[in-house]
Amino acid sequence: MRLLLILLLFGSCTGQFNPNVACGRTSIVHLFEWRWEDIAEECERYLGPNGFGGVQISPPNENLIITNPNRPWWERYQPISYKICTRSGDEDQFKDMVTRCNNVGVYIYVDAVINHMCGSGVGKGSSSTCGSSYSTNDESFPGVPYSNFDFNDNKCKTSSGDIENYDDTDQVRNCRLLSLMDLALEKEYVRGKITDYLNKLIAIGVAGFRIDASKHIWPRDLQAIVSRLNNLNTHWFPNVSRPFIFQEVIDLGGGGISVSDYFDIGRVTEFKYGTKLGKLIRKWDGEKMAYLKNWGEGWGFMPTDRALVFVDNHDNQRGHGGGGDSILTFFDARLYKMAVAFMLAHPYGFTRVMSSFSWPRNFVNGKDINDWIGPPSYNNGSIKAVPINEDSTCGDGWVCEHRWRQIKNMVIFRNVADGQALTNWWDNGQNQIAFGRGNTGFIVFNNDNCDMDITLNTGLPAGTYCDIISGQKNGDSCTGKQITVSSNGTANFRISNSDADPFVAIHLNVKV
Ligand code: ZXY
Ligand code: CA
Repeated sequence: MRLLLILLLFGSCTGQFNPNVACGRTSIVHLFEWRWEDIAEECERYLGPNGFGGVQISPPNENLIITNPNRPWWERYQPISYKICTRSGDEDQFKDMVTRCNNVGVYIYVDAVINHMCGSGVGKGSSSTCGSSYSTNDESFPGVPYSNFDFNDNKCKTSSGDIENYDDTDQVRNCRLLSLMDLALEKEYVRGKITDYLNKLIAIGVAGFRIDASKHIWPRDLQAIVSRLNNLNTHWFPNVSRPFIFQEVIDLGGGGISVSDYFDIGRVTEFKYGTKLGKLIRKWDGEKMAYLKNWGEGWGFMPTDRALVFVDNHDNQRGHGGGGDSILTFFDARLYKMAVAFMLAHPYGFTRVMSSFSWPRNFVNGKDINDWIGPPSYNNGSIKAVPINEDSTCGDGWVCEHRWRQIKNMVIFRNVADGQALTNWWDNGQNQIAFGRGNTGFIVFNNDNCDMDITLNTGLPAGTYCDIISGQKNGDSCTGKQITVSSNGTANFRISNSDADPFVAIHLNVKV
């Protein structure tokens, strides 16, 4: 019996499904396009102290420099080599970031672009972030090195060599995604180069990987690569910890490729989550927050222990990629905070918070023609540092959603509620809902166009609590609303639909 228990615990701690976050931490944040120096500072001054579990970083390997358009964010998804050398920083800065973040219990998750190299029409040159040369004419990337043997040209059956039909699984995985040079991942040599790259990052101390464009990689090839990864660096992680793997697979139902093809390898992104939640909170198509009662598997989502969930990501916040128009972003701040708070309060999935840079949206015929714009940068192309203002917000175009009080406090709520079931669900049949997490936390939303004044069973011990949405606990008092839980566990909630944020949340650690 005891042995079985040990085996069970051991198993759950070592799988590639386990995010490897430090004890008591439950979320990661995507610091999209941040410099390694800024991430190191952010780990020490903000993420560590506020209970964030880790950071998804932009791809650290050398990429093509694209000047038409001028340095788009997606140039980092066109690899030239596996040298750690990008606009975010060099290898020394990368190592310094990993060390400093790990030392404060905030772990690093690398965006791994392994399906392809740069676009096939690029030609010959060395306009890359570390100066490595390339020639797409003879399919050569000496910085790795890869040669014409290492690409999928023979396996792809379309006349253009590109994916032409997304319903044809062979095309999706053997042909070029938007002309990007498609690697032959069944080849021992190619697998070796990729595992060397990822194992080098593991040795430096990273905790896992986002696998970009996983839909375009054969599951057996990805499984072969993942199985050859080393255990995590024991300077920071328990013995025989496996790297956390989460695979970017856009599956909104329909189409030939299912997220379930990837469940054996690691977690998978649940794109239905943000799409549906956006619809509910926007009240589109007659959707209501009351329908959230059976949120999760009940909505046809993947099993909770496979799901990586998020309200928006770097791609669909721009109106493309999976999701469509319903996706909520920082541009819709009031609704966005409700969506992120709901996600962090609800037990389903492993949660990722988005942290963006802003750009001037410009819709022409329904499409944002500025969706390509890269991070805040100087004329010479170098990325701007993230300045922190007096009030803890960020400057120079960095949005820092993760620093918004409501979002930061809900990251802490999730840590406090970790492991507790959803309890005490209540709804008014419309857009007022409430639920608890055992006896650790309680949240109430009013997304109706009327005021709310109601007494609900919270499950919490009696006492006075600080609402962490309108304010927070400051010493022995609250900077925002106060909620009084009586000895039978009930509390009165008044939420006006004109409140700055029409929701209230309390948990054990904000009792005064
Ligand atoms: N790009 C512009 C111009 C070039 C890059 C564009 O209009 N692309 C076509 C629509 C998006 O398709 C892409 C998808 O994944 C990528 C792409 C890409 C992954 C990469 C590099 C890429 O272009 O250039 O590593 C994609 C694939 C799917 C799917 C949805 C999106 O269902 O199977 C972009 C770049 C988008 O819009 C991009 C880049 C990196 C990502 C990502 C999207 O991780 O999710
Ligand atoms: Ca492929």
